[in-house]
Amino acid sequence: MPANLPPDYFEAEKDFREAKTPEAKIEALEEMLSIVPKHKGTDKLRANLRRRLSKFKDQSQKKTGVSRRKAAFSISREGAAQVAVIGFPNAGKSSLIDLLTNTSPEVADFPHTTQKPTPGMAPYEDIQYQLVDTPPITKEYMEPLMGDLIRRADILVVLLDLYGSTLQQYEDIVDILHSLRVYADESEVPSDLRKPPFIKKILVAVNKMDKSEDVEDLDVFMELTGIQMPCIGISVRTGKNILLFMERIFDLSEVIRVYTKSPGKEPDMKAPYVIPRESTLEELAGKIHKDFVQKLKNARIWGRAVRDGQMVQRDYVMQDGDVVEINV
Ligand SMILES: Nc1nc2c(ncn2[C@@H]2O[C@H](COP(=O)(O)OP(=O)(O)OP(=O)(O)O)[C@@H](O)[C@H]2O)c(=O)[nH]1
Ligand SMILES: [Mg+2]
Repeated sequence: MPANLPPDYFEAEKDFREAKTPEAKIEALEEMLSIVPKHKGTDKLRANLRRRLSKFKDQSQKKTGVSRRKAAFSISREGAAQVAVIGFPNAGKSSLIDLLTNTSPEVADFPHTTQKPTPGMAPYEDIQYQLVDTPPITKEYMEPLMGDLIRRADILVVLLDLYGSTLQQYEDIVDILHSLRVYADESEVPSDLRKPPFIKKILVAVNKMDKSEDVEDLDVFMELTGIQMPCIGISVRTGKNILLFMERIFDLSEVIRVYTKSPGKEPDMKAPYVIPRESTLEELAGKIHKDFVQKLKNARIWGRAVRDGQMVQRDYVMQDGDVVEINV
């Protein structure tokens, strides 16, 4: 080490040694470089500092790269439920999200088009579901962050390609899900799992059923698999069963919509409260305002299951479409 270095340099070097993050190391190294006088005797030192600087810059960039990627895969839930659409390359995941939502992910006739997830909102009657387009998964390769995304979603759509090897795709995806300890609701979970399973509502949708005779292939597929999960055939290209698809999502999300009104006024039919099926009046009240749970006296309901304006108590089980006037 050349002897003619100023004391500042040694202080910066101490900072460098004590620095815990690549960013702090970079800052200290930059300071050291700026202090070292430029002449022949310090050539080696400066080269060494620059080398170390670039090493820490690489590290720091990699780190932000990873966390940016992580953020792209952790999508906050919006709407009545978060629905992740998963499947093999080219199954039509992006096409489905493009058709049903306000987002337009890239669609192409070559595989592995989608690199990161894209959420979009799909309307169903007067509510919205968040559909998430995802990068393809196969047994050979799955982006590791997809595991968390799958485990976090409320509902999974396994999208299969009628023109691919549908059966193989199905079996592989089920294997992948099991390797993540993800099991379909009401399916059998092995008793020897070491950690708790992730139980999901799963809809299997076989895409590219463009022609009416494709129904026969779907029947064969369902027979061969003996599939227990809900399974439908769709065509994103022709729009076949796309409405049915959204109805199935609504069924699986197990929510109901209730509308509130004030005495003597018309109900607000535009913005329903979306609550879990089987919720009681008391649970609805708590959702509207936490004080309501205590204050709640009773309510009048206009709906399918009761007389118009019928008075109900806390334990009344709300029904989809109920209009409710809460008395506190
Ligand atoms: N015949 C037919 N083709 C379809 C249908 N839906 C999508 N495709 C086509 O299938 C190809 C792949 O569609 P994408 O939506 O990009 O598929 P993806 O599953 O997102 O593919 P990756 O991003 O690679 O995983 C495109 O050429 C689409 O036009 C359909 O219902 N019928
Ligand atoms: Mg795609």
